[in-house]
Amino acid sequence: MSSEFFPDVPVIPLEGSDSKNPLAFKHYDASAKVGDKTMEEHLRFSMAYWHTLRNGLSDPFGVPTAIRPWEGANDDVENAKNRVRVAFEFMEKTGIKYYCFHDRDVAPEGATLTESNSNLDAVADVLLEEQQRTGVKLLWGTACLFVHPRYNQGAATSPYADVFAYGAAQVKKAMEVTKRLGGEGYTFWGGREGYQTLLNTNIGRELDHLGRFLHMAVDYAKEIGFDGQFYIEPKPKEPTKHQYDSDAAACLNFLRQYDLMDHLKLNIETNHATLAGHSVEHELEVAAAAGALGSIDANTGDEMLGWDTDQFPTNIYMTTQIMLSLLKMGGFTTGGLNFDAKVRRESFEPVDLFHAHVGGMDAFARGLKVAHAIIEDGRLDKFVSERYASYDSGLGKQIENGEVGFKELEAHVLSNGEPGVTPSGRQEMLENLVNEFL
Ligand code: XUL
Ligand code: CO
Repeated sequence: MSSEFFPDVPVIPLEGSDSKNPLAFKHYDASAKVGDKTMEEHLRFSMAYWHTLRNGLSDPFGVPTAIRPWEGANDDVENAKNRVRVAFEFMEKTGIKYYCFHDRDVAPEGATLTESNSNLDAVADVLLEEQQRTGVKLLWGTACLFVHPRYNQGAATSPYADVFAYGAAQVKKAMEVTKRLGGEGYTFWGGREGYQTLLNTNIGRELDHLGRFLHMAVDYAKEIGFDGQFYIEPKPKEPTKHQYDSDAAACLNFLRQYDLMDHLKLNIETNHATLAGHSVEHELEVAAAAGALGSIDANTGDEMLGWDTDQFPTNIYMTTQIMLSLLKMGGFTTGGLNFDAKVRRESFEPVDLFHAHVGGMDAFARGLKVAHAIIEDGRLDKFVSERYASYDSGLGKQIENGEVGFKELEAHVLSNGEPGVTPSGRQEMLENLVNEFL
């Protein structure tokens, strides 16, 4: 393994919970079994190329602060190829086995589509080479349909058909490259698919166009034999005032309306959930209840800030709740925990990238262990199943089976009277139960 770009950082060792070494895993033991799978198999960690390799850490008030000694003077293909080596050294040292990228994260946009495509192909050669060298895999690819000025009023929902076409051409290429790299999925995040003012917007037409766009993607996947999982990623605001894919429920409704439920699952991001006024576990459970929980963009927001801060997840209570939802639905199939997170502007040294990822991985390893212990213990599950037991037989079962209607239920009430006192919900007891494991 090369140690060219992070010469001072070794492969992150596992030292256990007594270690005081900040760059050691205290809990993440890739090959340790939790239940019937190893931690690595459960957690499927992924590095987000756009943040870890491309985020200069600017904010609306200040210039980039990140020190990245490997960056060349020009944003050209040579520099982009070199950066791939940096990314893979980083993943080898952290033990992260997947990554995700947008087309424009990995290779620079050219003056024409043809030039952009050949830039992407040239960098994809190196990505493939490094994947083969290290065994790291592509969790999902995507196209950046939000940075370039042509997309200032949307891509698939732009009022302008030429812009729609450009977006389609870009996604076509990104899907081809994702397939070439053996990507296990492909994500659609509607970066500018939304609106700023209704005074100039036809919501119905824009949604129809987005539906068409996704059907074209589904058709093209079939045509080229790309069998990775498609995801749609909910987010309520930023950059537009109102994003169409505002939360899990809105995405599911959209997918049903446009007959896309068989083709897309959801990629749930914590900070997007909280911006939508939901907890991440709410979003996960809504997606899972529809059989559509696909993948997770693992990060966190700041409760006191109303924007997308994309911080690394460190809150063990939160990682526990995420892992509880995930284990309940049987774990990931194609998805993973993609660290769609950036270090703070104040944390500008290369080594901060390691602190951030190692901490996030350890936080999820603990969440996994705690969630597994809660499930093994069984009391929480037992409480919930007993709470719904009246639907397991008799009248409740007839309701669930569609065997009774309003008339039968009225007759039931007339002969049985009041339901009687319902049992307590015991929220505090259950919160205390969870804390027993932390
Ligand atoms: C933006 C965001 C994106 C998507 C991929 O908030 O989460 O990075 O994950 O386009
Ligand atoms: Co994301």
